[in-house]
Amino acid sequence: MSNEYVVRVLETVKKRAPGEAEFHQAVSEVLESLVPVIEKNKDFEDAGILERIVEPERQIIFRVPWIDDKGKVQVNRGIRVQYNSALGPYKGGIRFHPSVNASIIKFLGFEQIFKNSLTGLMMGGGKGGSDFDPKGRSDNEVMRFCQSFMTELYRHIDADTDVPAGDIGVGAREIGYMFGQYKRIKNIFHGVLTGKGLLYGGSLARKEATGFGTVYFCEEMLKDKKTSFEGKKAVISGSGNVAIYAAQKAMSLGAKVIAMSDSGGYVYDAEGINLDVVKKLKEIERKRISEYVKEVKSAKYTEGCAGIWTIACDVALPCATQNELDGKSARSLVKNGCIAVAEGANMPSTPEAVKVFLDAKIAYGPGKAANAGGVSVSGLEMSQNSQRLAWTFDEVDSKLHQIMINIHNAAKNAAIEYNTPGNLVNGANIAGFIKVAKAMQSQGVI
Ligand code: NDP
Ligand code: 2IT
Repeated sequence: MSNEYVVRVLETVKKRAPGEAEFHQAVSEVLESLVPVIEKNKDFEDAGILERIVEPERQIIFRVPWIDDKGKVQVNRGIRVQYNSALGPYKGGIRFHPSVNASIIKFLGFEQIFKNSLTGLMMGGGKGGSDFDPKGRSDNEVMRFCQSFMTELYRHIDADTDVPAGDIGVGAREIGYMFGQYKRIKNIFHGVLTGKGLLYGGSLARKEATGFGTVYFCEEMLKDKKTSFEGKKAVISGSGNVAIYAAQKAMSLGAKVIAMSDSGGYVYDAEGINLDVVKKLKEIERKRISEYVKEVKSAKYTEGCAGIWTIACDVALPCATQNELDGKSARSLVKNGCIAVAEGANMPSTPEAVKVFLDAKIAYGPGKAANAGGVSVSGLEMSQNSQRLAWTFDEVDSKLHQIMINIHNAAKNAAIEYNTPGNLVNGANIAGFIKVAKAMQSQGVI
């Protein structure tokens, strides 16, 4: 990295947040991409844009006490990072997973600023979560936890202030419990959360949005390579919300999805995965992907999730979690003929893996661009809530599709303008950043 200002800001970030590896990783990647922008626009340095954009506007950390089914007191930690409000109310998901810590929530919140900017909707960036593990917990335990979480969070959020949604471990069930508790405490029924159930203000196509959007984005990358999903073999990691609907859309465009996974391992079937079975196991029964082979005899289960990247495929869609795809996995994908990688997850590829994809000149869509469909439809849910109207599935889906095409074009064109054609990492970071930076400049030093 060549720019003195960028180096200085990155050093401050590392000094201020020692040991926060994921956070450093996300900030480093973005700042490296921004060097040519910073050199071209000296006034960004004069306005202290980088020093300000890397520092969250507000971070809230709180105790979440609750009582389990055995009557034992449990204590988790809740976090909400309200990162940047230059473009609108803070917006971003809530993650419930035992690995959650400040580093992970800050990396996600930082990425969310640029992702939300790319959508073209009026949303700032934020993220939240807890180290609570919903796996193996009863519905009542999940409800008590969500109620306790919201009993603190409610005072910091509002439909025009900060609008959380789902992420890993947070789906319609958790959003429902949190929405109920917010409404009960504040006595206000409005769109303070997105990803709500369809009966009380949720948007059609929000459940499908992230996965569909990732595939729409990938379709644009494939078009640039003069090809399409038709007849392609796809490998999709994860089997949660994003993975399932990425698989559904890829299949509807003619691809064969041959492998999916969870944190325990992966299933492979050369004939193609049966998505109805995955949906039943994961969305209804909340079981492990290993159970899939009991129902589909032609499939094979292998322990360990990283092995999924050794399967030969044309398109890879990492849709599980951060740093799930390392340099070795990336080399294996490229060697086996993969031509496109689109990230449904946030930062699933390690920096080494990203370098492998870029050096090999395969199509590579980074998460903040490729998975922006989820938050886009969240933005559309906010619009519908404000209007007190509900749009049809097709209306929302076609808006989502157009937004993903726009994001692809914005990233592609910024990459060309800044002399790295084809590099959508630089393109997405630059296109997302410039809007936020200009809005921050206009709003003064705050
Ligand atoms: P879900 O909780 O629905 O599913 C997560 C999936 O990823 C599960 O299959 C899970 O396996 C797997 N997974 C989670 N943690 C790990 C881990 N440490 N190692 C291996 N596998 C893991 O979450 P989502 O589908 O909503 O989220 C998936 C990714 O997409 C995340 O990176 C999220 O930030 C990102 N994303 C989500 C959006 C949304 O709208 N939901 C929007 C944009 C991005 P297991 O069940 O075994 O834990
Ligand atoms: O990472 C993400 O973009 C999300 N988890 C969705 C955020 C949202 O507000 O819908």
